[in-house]
Amino acid sequence: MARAMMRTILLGIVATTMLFELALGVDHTVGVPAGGWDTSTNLQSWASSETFTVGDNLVFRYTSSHDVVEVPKDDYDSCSMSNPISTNTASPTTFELTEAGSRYFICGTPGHCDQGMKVEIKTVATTSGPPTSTTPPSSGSPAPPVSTTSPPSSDTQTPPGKPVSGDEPPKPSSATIVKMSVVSMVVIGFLMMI
Ligand SMILES: [Cu+2]
Repeated sequence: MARAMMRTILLGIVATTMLFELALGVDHTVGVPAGGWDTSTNLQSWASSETFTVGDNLVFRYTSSHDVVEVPKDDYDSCSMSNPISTNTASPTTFELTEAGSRYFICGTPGHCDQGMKVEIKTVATTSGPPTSTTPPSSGSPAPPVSTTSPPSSDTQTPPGKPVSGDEPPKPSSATIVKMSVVSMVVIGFLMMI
């Protein structure tokens, strides 16, 4: 009896985390897990194996010999960079997929696009209502650490342990939620065995 109840509770947890995943969107890291944003990965077959939904993020991770240029379809077809929509050189570069339709990305390093380093991303609309994501597109580079070299002035010192007001609590990232899902699955699998 207790085991059945535990299973029900755990299934509820898994269902809830899956709903959160839908609401927050999924990060798709280009080429992963078999490859990456490079000349040796079959990026077309990677893209066709993924489902991109409005609200998801497209993440490019690459070395300094590559970059990411978003281009119109004509330039994508001809590996031209005459009308770039954006040029990005700081890995990781994240694009938020805000609307349904196709977007086109190529590598700007000479020769790489012709070697197949290009990908078309076809985003489909969500099936469960309007997109909920309102986060602005990431700049692609992490914020530099805040400098702490200046000594605190004695007349504005706050007592230790006092909470800083105005700071929002950190939101769980979708990666965290994916991890939570995986953990839930493992727990369920374990319960099935005992
Ligand atoms: Cu490249």
